[in-house]
Amino acid sequence: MSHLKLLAATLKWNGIKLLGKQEIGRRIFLHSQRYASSGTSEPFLSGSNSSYVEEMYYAWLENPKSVHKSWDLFFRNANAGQAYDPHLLDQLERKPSFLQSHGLAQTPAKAEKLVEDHLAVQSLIRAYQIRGHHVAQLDPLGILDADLDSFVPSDLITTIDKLGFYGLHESDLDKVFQLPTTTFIGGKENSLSLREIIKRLENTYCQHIGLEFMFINDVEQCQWIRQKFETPGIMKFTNEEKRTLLARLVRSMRFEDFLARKWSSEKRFGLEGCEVMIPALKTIIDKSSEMGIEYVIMGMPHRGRLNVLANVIRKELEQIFCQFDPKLEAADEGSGDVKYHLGMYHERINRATNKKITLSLMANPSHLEAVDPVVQGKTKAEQFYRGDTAGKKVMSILLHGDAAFAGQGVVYETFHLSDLPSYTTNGTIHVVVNNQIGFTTDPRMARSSPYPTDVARVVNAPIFHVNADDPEAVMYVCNVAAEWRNTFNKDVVVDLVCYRRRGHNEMDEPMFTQPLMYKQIHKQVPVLKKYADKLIADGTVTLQEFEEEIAKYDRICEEAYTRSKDNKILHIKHWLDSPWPGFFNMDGEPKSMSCPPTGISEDLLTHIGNVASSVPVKDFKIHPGLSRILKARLEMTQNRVVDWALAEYMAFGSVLKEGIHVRLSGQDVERGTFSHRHHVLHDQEVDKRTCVPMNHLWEQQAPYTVCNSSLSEYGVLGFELGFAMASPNALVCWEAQFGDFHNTAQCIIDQFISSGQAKWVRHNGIVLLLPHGMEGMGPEHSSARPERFLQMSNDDSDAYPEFTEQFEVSQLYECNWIVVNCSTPANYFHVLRRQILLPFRKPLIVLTPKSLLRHPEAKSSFDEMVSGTTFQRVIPENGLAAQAPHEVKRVIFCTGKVYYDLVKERKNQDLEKQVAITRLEQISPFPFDLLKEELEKYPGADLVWCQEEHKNSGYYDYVKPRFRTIVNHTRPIWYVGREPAAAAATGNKNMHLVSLRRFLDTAFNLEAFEGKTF
Ligand SMILES: Cc1ncc(C[n+]2csc(CCOP(=O)(O)OP(=O)(O)O)c2C)c(N)n1
Ligand SMILES: [Mg+2]
Repeated sequence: MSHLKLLAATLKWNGIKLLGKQEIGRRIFLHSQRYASSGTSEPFLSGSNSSYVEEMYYAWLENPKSVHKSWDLFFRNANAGQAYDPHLLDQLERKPSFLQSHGLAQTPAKAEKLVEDHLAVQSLIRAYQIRGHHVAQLDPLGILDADLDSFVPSDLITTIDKLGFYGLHESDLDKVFQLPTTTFIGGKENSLSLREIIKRLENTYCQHIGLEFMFINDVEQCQWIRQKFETPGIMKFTNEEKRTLLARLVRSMRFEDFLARKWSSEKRFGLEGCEVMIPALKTIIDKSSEMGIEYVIMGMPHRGRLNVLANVIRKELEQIFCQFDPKLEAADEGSGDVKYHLGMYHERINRATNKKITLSLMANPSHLEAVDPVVQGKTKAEQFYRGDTAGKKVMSILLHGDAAFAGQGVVYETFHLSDLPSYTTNGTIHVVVNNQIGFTTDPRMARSSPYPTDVARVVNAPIFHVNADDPEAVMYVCNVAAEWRNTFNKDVVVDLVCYRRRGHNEMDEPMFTQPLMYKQIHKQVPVLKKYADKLIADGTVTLQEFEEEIAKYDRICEEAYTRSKDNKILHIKHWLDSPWPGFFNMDGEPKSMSCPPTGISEDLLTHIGNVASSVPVKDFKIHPGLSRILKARLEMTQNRVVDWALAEYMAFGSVLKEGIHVRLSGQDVERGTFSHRHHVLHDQEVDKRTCVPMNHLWEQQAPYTVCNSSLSEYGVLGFELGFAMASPNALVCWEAQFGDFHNTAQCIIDQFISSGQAKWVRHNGIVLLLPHGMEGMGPEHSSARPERFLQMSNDDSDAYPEFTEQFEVSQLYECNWIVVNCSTPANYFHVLRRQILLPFRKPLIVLTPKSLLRHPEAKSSFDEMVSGTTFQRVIPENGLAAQAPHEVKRVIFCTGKVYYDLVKERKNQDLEKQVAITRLEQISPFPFDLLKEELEKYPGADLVWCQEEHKNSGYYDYVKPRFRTIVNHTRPIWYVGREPAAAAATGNKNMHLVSLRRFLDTAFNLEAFEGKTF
């Protein structure tokens, strides 16, 4: 920052090169021209300027002494002519003779200049508030510009000649100016000399803190920030606070040193260069605890994670150290994860406030920023269950790396959830470890925005950049960030501008790619030493005290290290971030291995059906089309049948009665993409008046949340996964608009849903509803890609299982997720209820129908849902073919909607005796037991798998080896369906129908496979 000369030094009278008179004249001319040429869009004295003059005027009217004497003179002169009319000021610019023509003829030119100068000073103040951060000294190394630009804004007075920009001159430096109410630099003074004004602005905006907040379109919030940073002397710390800060820096630094000494060649993604992050987090937590926060949920990447576990969460050090032991054995609890990904949950007393605080660090994958929405969802859920609607008890903190924060789109998606009623967590504190590098990539190659934090501007979050080598500035900023969240319940970003002392990890050589930066880093005095020297110099601590503090912590580490050698087995469950007290037994196992029947009493079905058909609020006018839909629901209820939507209603409604919260989130889920659901009724006459009948089922029921989400899959699915993590007693469903779109959330599916339990031993019962089906709607509205879910299913295709009594449930317990494609509303009802009745939680992937929502055949009777009934993993053939199985020539196995096409075709071809059609409703885990029975029932039949999807998609690759395992490779399982294809479906309607016709013909051509070998 060599361009920045502090004004204290620059603005001395002596040594200032005086500007020539001509030059001054030219600048003033240019200056007034600039104002004049801005025309109507920025009139002189318009907007905040004119309101400033108005403000002065009214203050003067009340008490002429309250304003500076120059204003007094101006208004006295003006008033001598005629009463002051603020609106007339607008016209000043357009008519320079205006003053004269409105009775201000006597206004001396001097007074006019004074007004101009005051306005100029106001602009100057504003310039610092808006752009001061561009010249703030943020980089501890002093070599980079945090905003990637060494340009100095022309309206900041970095050298004396720049006063001319405002038509001011050095001779104005000692003139006193009235301060506008939009600044607090005066403290108790309401006027200051220009010299002092500039000095104070420099101090506030151009030192080690760079403030970006003037884009916030709320005056009160801007004022709040200005007051927090501009007030003279506001950044003060007691000696006690300074000593605490030093002690925290000692811990942060010595922890990394300890690991480096003991395991010099182990990856740990050390925090060196940003040690201040530990005291920063602790400050945020202390301050938040002081203001009433009881539970902090954190998400963070690799950098400094072990340090956070040790020194913020306070995980026992020996538990951390033992993980470096290569001989540590894994307990039999899943495949686990590397040490810098594991989560943690810890309740303790906050030393600063003496209040209880719970801290949870969420486990996360390597995929940077993926955990952000998950943390938000979990935070929302914790707030929800505590009735903490304003986020006063539970809050989230997200940590980010500079490269990831700028580069990963999910950051943006997460920000967009921050202010939505059903997704807000009432403000998140974001802390960026901005070490000005991402692995080996320079920020200039990694982002197009000036700062890595610009993404936060979309939600009007203030951004506090701070030089991480100034620990007191960092603490101050963190305190303000916590207060900001508590005051406005909005997001805020703390950007710790720092460096990375070593390579990306401890094995990397950074000099290959960043030679100059690292030469500077090698010279850099560690922050702990710098701060200790400062405190020792000013007498806050003695050298001896400092050294004792270090020795004390080193001893703690050594002792823990010795104890760590006793740990021979790693239990991942000790690293669980979201325990569910009482849900499992003492050993963390399910309390049983059985699931009660999922049917419910007829009375309940009728009651829910009636409410689902009604408008339970008085004087509420619904759309006539909707009246017809509700009427049809009532008729169905009276006729004891359900369609898809009503079955879902029954499932949700019945678990609500049992105290289970239900949350359904996704794009347009309230009505339903296919206009079948209508869970939120809208009054046609009163704007925004809505009613959710599901919340009117019983007086004592759990709440139902149904919410249209932002147009995001990655962010929203991550959020719902996090929501589902908080409690086992909730049915949390995310619905894709079409199943095809789920792949923009692929990372959440792969890294969390599929593998979360294996890596982090935590259960999750999230339900994914994925509309799926080949209906000629083109390549992106047809397939939820079941093959991908099935490929990631962990049940072994070649292992013939042992069929114990508990097979059905224990198979569910062993699997990583459940994939179903129900062909009847009743089965959909049962599978949703089973999700809750199971003694453990597993993600459930449901391929849901589109045309079946209204298919006259796709209805279920109450008989299939009443008490005693249950989910059918397989629906066997139960028609003519099943009555004489030995005569059956072919058994077609299928799943989902194609069943209805097959049944219709079979009837058309009059093959009901020859061809059996059996539906696989639960595809994974594979119902080996039931299918075995089904296969044995038809010993003389061909076995066919029929699907409407292309051969390289759908289910075939999953079911084929499993069928073969059942028959011990003695019978072939033939494929009938569409040919392999690159796209999920054709865009041509005709081609769609032709291919359908073709595979239906093959399905019922009983000679199709004659003579073929397998
Ligand atoms: C989504 C994703 N892409 C790529 C990577 C590989 N990767 C790991 S760390 C890293 C650099 C991260 O830089 P930054 O966010 O600045 O954090 P830092 O390591 O500097 O603290 C990259 C690219 C990853 N982990 N996740
Ligand atoms: Mg970085």
